[in-house]
Amino acid sequence: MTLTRLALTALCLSLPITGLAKEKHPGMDVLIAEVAAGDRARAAEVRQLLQSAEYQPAIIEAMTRPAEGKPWFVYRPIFMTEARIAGGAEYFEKNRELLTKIQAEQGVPAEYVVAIVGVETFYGRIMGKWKVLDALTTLGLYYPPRAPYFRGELIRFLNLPSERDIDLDLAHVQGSYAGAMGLGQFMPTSFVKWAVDQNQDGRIDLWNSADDALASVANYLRDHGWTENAPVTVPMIPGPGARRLRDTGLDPIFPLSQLVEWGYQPVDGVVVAPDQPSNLLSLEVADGEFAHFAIFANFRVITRYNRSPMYAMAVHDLAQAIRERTGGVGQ
Ligand SMILES: [Ca+2]
Repeated sequence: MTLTRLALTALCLSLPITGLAKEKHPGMDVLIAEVAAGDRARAAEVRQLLQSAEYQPAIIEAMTRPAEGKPWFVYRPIFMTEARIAGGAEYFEKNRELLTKIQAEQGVPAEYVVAIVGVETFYGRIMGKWKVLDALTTLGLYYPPRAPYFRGELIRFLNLPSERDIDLDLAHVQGSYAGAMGLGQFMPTSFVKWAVDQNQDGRIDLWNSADDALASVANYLRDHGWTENAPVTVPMIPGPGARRLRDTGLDPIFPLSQLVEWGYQPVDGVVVAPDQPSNLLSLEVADGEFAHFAIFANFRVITRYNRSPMYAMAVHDLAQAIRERTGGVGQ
């Protein structure tokens, strides 16, 4: 046997062994087959990416203690700080021209777009230092409680460059521990569906382009049903016989007149049509003490960004504070 044949034989013998090699991540081979769909070059590409991904136990830990577990009176002060309000007003002024254009095009008030970016990333100061590839691999392949969701996001992420024709370095792009990206913290599915190239330079850059990032947030809210010139939420004052309700959810399924019938009145000076679809939200403002709010369809839209009602209320409060300082884009 010549040396070449010997080498060849060794190569052939080694093939099945390679095939049986332990996967670097559980379920990796099945995932690669799913993404590549028979395309061998693509399979090799995806395999190389996933081989470079690292399981991060700290991400699993972070998933189990979200800020939403806190009561409202602890949650709200995290976001309603002077630094975040002043930072929002400053960011608004810096981007006033752009925000005016986006509000005119999308019909979403600029202060809500800025407030979302303020709550998500402190106007781009904290966009996340995790490798998105590590985050989504960890949550998609090692975290059974949310695996179906995050595995789907991982697949979306792997397909991002082809789906949106964007130039992204998937092995190094950074985001939150949950894999959210850029100023508005878009998950890959949101990136695919709602990110826009506002400045029309041929690329979508949600990290460095305020144009693209802010327009994408506005586009997300508009597409989820934001209604121009409609209310978001109004404080309600309970009368003496006000009914204590169990959680009625976030959907605007009652006319405002129903909330009035239950014994709650809009705070002085606020006029809302009695047939305005609404719901009642109660948030704990001190230990055992609650404030009540009528929430409307636009409030529900904000919860599409993050399902927590406290998140939506923090965005609303921050938006109002930014509007007070800047006057909004003006009408
Ligand atoms: Ca762009």
